[in-house]
Amino acid sequence: MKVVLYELVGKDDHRFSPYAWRSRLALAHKGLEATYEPCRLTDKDKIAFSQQERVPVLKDGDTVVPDSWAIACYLEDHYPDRPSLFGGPVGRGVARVVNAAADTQLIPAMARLILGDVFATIDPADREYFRKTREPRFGVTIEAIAAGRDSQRQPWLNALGPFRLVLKEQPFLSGTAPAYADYILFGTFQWARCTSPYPLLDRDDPIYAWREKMLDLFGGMGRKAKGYPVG
Ligand SMILES: N[C@@H](CCC(=O)N[C@@H](CS)C(=O)NCC(=O)O)C(=O)O
Repeated sequence: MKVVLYELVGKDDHRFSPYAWRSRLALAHKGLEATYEPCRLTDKDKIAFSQQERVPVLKDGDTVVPDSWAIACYLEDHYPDRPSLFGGPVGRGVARVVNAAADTQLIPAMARLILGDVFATIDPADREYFRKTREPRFGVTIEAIAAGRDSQRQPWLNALGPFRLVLKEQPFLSGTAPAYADYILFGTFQWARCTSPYPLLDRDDPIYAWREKMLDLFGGMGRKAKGYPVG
């Protein structure tokens, strides 16, 4: 039986959740076929079976796993004979640092560049909910964030500093081949690619070249996603 991933959907079938992208790449890395079940932010009834209110949620037979990090750990532990996402317990521990950095530093910094475009991409039925839940997080309106985004590009580039230093020296965050740490960072970029034409990276940035390689993985699944050519 195929695995099912419940994931966020916007208007015109844009699948843009950075967390769901982590899980999509993790499934592909494990060579698992999946079906993708679209959920709007306000479709809470669709994921009520998971006893929480966020996507992604993985359903594998009778097993239900919410949260992208828990999903990666489940796939690693439940499918040990398939290619490893972490390369062992030490790698799992270090990937968790990347996960925390993406959640607490990169996603908030990127939001200050693309939130207006995300708002335009979400399903119209979710707009009121999105405004009501997101504006208090930033303490300003979505329109004010959009109007000030150019001033936030340098802080975003600075937040990428540790990743840039590593990618100057080695092809992937995980070393010579991509693994879950790369999928975490790449998922963040897919959030932008699927919602926003805003140029996030300069062409000579080592992260730009890395992102190109990531876009080509697994038959170009990232590149084929509905969105905007990368800037
Ligand atoms: N820590 C979770 C975060 C998941 C998350 O925040 N998902 C967003 C969509 S990108 C969500 O479902 N939000 C629900 C809401 O805002 O009501 C993970 O890594 O999966």
